[in-house]
Amino acid sequence: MALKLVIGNKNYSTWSLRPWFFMKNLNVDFEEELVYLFEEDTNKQLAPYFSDSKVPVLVKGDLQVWDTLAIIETLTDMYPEKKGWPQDFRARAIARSASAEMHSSFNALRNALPMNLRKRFADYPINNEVQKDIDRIVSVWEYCHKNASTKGSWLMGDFSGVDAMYAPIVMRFKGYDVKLSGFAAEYCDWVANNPYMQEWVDAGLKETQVIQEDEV
Ligand SMILES: N[C@@H](CCC(=O)N[C@@H](CS)C(=O)NCC(=O)O)C(=O)O
Repeated sequence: MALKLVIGNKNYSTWSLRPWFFMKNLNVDFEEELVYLFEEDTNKQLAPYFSDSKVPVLVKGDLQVWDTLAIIETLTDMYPEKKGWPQDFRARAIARSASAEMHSSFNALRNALPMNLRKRFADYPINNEVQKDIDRIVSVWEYCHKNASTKGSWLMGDFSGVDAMYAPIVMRFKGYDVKLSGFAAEYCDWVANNPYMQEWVDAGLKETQVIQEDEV
């Protein structure tokens, strides 16, 4: 039975990008259903899903998995051969910690720098709270890189769930001209140049819907 991923606007929806990027990079076959958020018929379109009118949702037959981390964990259960998390126990624990921190933290950054692929700001003003989040993310990335169990340009060497979790952060850093150096700068270029990221961005840039809340 075909897998389906229900997502929101590619221009704005960071939570949708995460599992989409995960599935694409792991070569998981799926169809996508895109529901534009905050439109008149959004709630109606999301009514069949048990997700409180939110995206993403992974659908397999009568099974629905809502919430990004649960989707990544479920896909890793479904396709163990695709190695969605690092194989090494220690690296896996670190990747999961960084992923869980992304899921539960960085509210200042999330509020001040919403993902909006249409916008590119030069020297965007960054307040202290947002800078603290940026500094923490950079140190999490460096910690992952230092503890990677395989060689490669992703956070833990090979691609894994933690790269999917931080993919929208990369696009925020690019969009708001966040100044980075060393591994963080190289990592952002690596993710932004990933062909699936480029596919997502190209599609996002074709959208015309506007979510006022995410326009700074
Ligand atoms: N914690 C959830 C967050 C899901 C979420 O907030 N999704 C946003 C889109 S990025 C959404 O559906 N917003 C629509 C709404 O809040 O009505 C997850 O990890 O999937």
